[in-house]
Amino acid sequence: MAGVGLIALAAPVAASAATATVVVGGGDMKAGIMLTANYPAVTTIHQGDKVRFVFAGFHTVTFLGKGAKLPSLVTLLGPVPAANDAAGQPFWWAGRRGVGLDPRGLIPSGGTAVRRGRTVNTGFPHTPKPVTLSFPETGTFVFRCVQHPLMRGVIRVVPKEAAITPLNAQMGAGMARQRADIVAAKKKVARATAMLARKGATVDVGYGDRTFDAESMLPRTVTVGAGTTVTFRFPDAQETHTVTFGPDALIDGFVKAFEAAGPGVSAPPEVLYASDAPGAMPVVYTGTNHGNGFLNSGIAGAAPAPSPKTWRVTFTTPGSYTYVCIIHGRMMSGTIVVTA
Ligand SMILES: [Cu+2]
Repeated sequence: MAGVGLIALAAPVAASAATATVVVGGGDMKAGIMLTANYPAVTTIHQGDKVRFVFAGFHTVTFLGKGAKLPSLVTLLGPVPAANDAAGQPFWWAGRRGVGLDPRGLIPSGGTAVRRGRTVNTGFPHTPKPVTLSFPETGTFVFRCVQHPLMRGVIRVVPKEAAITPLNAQMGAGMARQRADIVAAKKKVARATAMLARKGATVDVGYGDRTFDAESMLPRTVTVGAGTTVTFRFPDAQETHTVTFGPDALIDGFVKAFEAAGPGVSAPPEVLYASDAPGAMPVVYTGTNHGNGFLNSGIAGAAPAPSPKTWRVTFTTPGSYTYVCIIHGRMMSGTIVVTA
């Protein structure tokens, strides 16, 4: 047995290129927890090795060249056309600018070899397949995410003869860290939700810090008496959301249109902008606004969202009103129950 060990030791170090794995994001979809970190956060490889980036969530791996700015995921487009609501009244936002996806953030660029001072962007694939990049030069290479500006990861590339922690041990530590981050995120969300429930008449539309986004309404159900004003806050530093009331068919149509938007195609202006002109705050909701019960905060949260980070709505009519974030779909919905 000792002989086998000696043969293994005598084998040349890093005879062939190894491939490390980095999990980009992750989380607990059911709980609406999306991690905005890389696992492991720092991976050390030998010069000439490769890294396979496995996407768990909507992220990019973007290495920025000298002086390059992180590309934006969205960009301003030309003016949106006028439109009427279901009651035949014109919406206020005609002529405002549309917002679409920015091909500079979206489309892969820079090839698959990461070198000092050069930009390599995996882009934002619609079906996120793993991407393998090679590292022909030594150095410390920081990567970021176009969608989550606070998200960072590091690949340290050391000379072939340097001793490193085995790749599977690095990966194991990364996965343990990921599990711990999910547990910690759930605790933070539970704590914030309990605090908001005690406060009453306040909803946090999404929640998170540097390490995660909670794509949920905190709390999911709020019960208030008729005439109460509910404050919707958009505290998320990395994500944008909407609060959108209306009939199911209308909501589902907006969600579909939003998913279908590509480079140069604006998000539907009915979603992008608030349903009611800025300045009308609080907005009064009767359940029949705009002819069909439509009421929308507009996109709010991280820049360049067009709506403010606080939206106030007075509920006048008893009933149960479900609302959805059009960007994240039905998984991110909430209900306001208005009692007499
Ligand atoms: Cu959302």
